[in-house]
Amino acid sequence: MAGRAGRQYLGLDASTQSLSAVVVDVAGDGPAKVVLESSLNFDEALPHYGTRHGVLPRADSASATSSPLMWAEALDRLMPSLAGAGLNPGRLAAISGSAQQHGSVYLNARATGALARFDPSQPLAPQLAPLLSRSVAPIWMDTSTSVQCASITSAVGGAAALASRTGSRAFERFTGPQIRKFATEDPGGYAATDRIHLVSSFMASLLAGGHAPLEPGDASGTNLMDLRERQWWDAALDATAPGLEAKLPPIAASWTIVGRLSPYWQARHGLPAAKIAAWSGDNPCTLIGVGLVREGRVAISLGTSDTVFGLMKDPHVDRSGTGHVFGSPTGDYMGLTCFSNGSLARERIRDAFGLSWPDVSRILRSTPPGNDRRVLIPWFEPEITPPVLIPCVHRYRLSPDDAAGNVRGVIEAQMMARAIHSRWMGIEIDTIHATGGAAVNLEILRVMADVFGAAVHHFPTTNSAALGAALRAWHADALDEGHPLPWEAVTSAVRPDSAVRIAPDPNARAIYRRLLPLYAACEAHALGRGPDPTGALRDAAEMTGGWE
Ligand code: XUL
Repeated sequence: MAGRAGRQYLGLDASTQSLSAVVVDVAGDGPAKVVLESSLNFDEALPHYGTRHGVLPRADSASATSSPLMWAEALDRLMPSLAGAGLNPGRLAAISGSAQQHGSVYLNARATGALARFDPSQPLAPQLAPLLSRSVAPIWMDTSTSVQCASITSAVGGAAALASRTGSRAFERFTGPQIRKFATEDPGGYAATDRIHLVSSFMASLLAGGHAPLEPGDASGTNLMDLRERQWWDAALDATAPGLEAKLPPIAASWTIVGRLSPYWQARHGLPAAKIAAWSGDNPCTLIGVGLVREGRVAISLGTSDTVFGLMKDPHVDRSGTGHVFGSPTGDYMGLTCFSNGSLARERIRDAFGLSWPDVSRILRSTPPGNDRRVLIPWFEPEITPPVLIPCVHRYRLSPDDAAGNVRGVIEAQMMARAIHSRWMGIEIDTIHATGGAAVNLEILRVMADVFGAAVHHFPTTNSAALGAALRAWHADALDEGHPLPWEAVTSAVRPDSAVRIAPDPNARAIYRRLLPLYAACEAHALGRGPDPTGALRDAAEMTGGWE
């Protein structure tokens, strides 16, 4: 396509623990080629904020906040480091981004003018500080809003009504309940708030130098958006906080160009007036970053949170209340189940026994599938799926001192929970696209393949969220230039690592098929909803008699 050769697209990912960048280079109609991957870890690079795994010191296990100033400073540090490392500023056509979902940033009325007038001779964070009407941002790990969830649910006519209209029943981490808590506990702070952004639209606003809109992928994580209309739902707004609509950004299509990189970035970091495409949530961006632009396959992202998700043409809302339906950046929908005990739980077990990741792999290689019918329930943090507000760890037939049993136990428990709680999507899963930091561990992917009975494909880029954002920037730019591209073309370069396709082992699959109901019984017992399954686990272990 004439005139479109050699453009670059930057995708940023503001995740819980880091800010990452992926740059793709596109000649003509593609395919896109990744030319730069870079990451800045908040705890390590910005220790003066005092975060641990990207979270500010916690008053209790239910609350979780982070710092909008830290995110701004991370952007101010990362952007200049990209030029020369693979980013060619002269060819940078558009930027988009991905952000941890549900988190919210509260700005006062001065922000509207000030965002456009940041002084390029000064760093960004101190200039942002006076614009915040709340110094911290509650994030997706916060579970402190059960009271607010209950009142919103009853005001809109019950959980089924809320789920069928917004895609999810009320969840503690969703933005609506978080806003209600702030509005009731700090009415002065709420009154001083002129605009409430999600992390995605906040970061886009910093880059564009003006308030950016939200798009349906991330706005559907608020309990406030009408999923089919893709607009704020009045009944939910009224149930949440007074005058809320005026404080929320408008919702625009996912591929909207929201502005251009503002003079601050141009003057301070020598970057061009590149287009800024709407940012979205990390899960919607990962959907694109692993090439799931058709129905029928799922992706599992193994990150701070683990998520299981797939594209949906029609919004089949979960009747069990476990999962969510979000907007997809393609204009369709996506089903998603989120588990909070992802990498933090894996690290807790690894660290408890002083192991390295290669040790974990070695243990998984040398221990039997099914763990001799010993089960760990790893709720080290409050769990989203199933809902567990007070952290608790349960062991069935498993000693807390048994390193190998606990290592296998945590991985098997995670994979069995991922399989059981994603059944509501109604997808016959025969292929899984695995991504996220822990997906580099092939032994973990082997357990995934055997538990799901599905072939697991691994992707060379573990930061699929940033890659998805870069590809979304390309898609938005092409549309804006009058050359719309089908999603299949935009994602044609997203190919699984051909060397890493793990097929399920039939024997191990048979073991997990029998273990899955026993694992579900352990979960039910741990939740106080069923009998102790220790005897059934013992019987199952004796029946196999060690011949597996
Ligand atoms: C999804 C969720 C998490 C966050 C953080 O609903 O809460 O996956 O997006 O990554």
